Amino acid sequence: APGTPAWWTRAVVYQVYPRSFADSDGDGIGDLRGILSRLDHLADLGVDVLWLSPVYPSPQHDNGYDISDYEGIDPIFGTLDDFDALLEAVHARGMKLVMDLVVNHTSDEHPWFQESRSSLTNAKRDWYWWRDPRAVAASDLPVEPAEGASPQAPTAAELPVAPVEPNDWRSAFSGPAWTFDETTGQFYLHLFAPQQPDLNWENAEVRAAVYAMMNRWLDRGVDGFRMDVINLISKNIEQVDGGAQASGIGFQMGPRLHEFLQEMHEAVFAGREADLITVGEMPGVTVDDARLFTDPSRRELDMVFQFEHVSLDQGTDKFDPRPLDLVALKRSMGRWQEGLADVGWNSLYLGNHDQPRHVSRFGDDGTYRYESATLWAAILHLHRGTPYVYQGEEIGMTNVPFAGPEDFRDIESVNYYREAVVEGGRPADEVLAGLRAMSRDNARTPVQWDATPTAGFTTGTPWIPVSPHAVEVNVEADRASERSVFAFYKRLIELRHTDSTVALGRFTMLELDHERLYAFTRDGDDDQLLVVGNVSGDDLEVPLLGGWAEAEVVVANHPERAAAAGQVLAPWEVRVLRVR
Ligand code: TEU
Repeated sequence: APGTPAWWTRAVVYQVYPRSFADSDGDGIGDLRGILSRLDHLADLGVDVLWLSPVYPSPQHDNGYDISDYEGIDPIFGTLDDFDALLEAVHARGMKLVMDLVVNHTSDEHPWFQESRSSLTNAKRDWYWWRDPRAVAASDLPVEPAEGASPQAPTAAELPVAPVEPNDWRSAFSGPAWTFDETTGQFYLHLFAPQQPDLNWENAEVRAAVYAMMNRWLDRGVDGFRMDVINLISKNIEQVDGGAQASGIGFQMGPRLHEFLQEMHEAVFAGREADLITVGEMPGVTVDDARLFTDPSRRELDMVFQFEHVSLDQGTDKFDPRPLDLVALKRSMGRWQEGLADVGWNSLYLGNHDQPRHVSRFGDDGTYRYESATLWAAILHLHRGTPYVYQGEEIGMTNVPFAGPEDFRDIESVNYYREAVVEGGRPADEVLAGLRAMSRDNARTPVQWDATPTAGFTTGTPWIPVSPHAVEVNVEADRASERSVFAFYKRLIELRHTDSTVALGRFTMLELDHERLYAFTRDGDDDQLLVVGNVSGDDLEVPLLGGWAEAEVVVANHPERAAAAGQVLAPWEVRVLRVR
């Protein structure tokens, strides 16, 4: 009913990266039966929704984000029957299941692309972005024409240079975003790997095929979609050169994006949207855009994943990490809280399968691992929005000490190393340091269930080595500990369910310019919450706590200190307090 907040305003989502969650058959790769076997862990944590990274058939060049069949399950993960069993078990525990929807691109092995590339006149030719090589001005040609070429105006076939890409867009995984296809003498577009050709959403048949596929999954019982790079589906492809890549102009937020999302809503969600959840992944999205995408009256999406807060610690590129600027982070988070306060809705995350572990990135994964993991958890979960927990985060899993380039599996990391070191001649140590800090593989090593050599993940050889930290950091040890990260998350998730002020209260950032203190209030109808966190490894005096001496302690990672109500926060201490 109008005015009633949607169910997902009080929900917490848990992301499962199936390859690395739990392996039931000993082949070293996580699978659906493995997830099923660990559902009680998730039900106990109290999360409401599971989001599965892609499990469809795929050549796995990008771990499933290159889909060759939208209708099935990859044999490495199981069968459709296994999927149905998992879905039923999730529902039986009162949880929902969300699929990853990767429709900006397919795999190059998808039959649609196989047909499309077969000839210039194939019925699916227009389903992807095919373009002629760029015409090269005569003045750009070598003065001496190649042998056998006509001296005046060479034809394309006579050009002494390789075909030139239609524009200067670069792939997110290194190299040009265009690959020349000999079969027809044209280039196709791939904003990611060459094995991930971009679908042409201008073509109405493409859109109809995608909507029909989505409807089939919803009819099967799934509860929504996390939509991969959905803000790339409408492109301004004639936009050429001149820094288009850096700004994303041309391939982000294309002219028909809102139209496509509204059309999708009408074709897929209309009538059943109240029970579903949709979240669009949108690199480069601004808060003003996000307000439009998530304004319920526009009927587009429930929420988006934005990237601002996970881009602040990057220098020249993603693998050039800089220390976190806390003031910049608070400014960004605060602006999103404010921008979506009255219209729209925030998603809240610090980690996922594309980001390093946030306890290593923004906290202290040594001495203060428990404190900093719980500090960031409390800060994030006390913001207004829907929190996302990435697998392993609930036990404070950390980055991995990868020894050398051969330890990485991720296509982005592997390609980056090749381009920077092998082809670019940069020092290997320097590039490796960047990869160790920022590689996506930090989040992709197996979930650490126990202290055995394969961490309880598999009986076989894991597809990527288990982190050596598994000996200390694992589910069994954490849950048995007095200082359990899991127990802390469980409490935060319970609060989201039971506490209206946590779910819906008005957010106000405090002490914006303080370089070590993260502080804010949440205002409910008849109470106020204060969150204070010491984002540093030194004691911090917080005079504003003086006014909160009588407050109730709602959550704290140093409960005795919080109860004593002193004004000094210990390293990485966080307190959530309430006054009525
Ligand atoms: O990621 C899109 C995205 O923009 C990134 O986080 C990207 O992986 C990174 O910026 C590269 O520098 C999504 C998926 O989450 C990611 O796993 C896929 O690899 C990518 O799309 C392609 O499908």
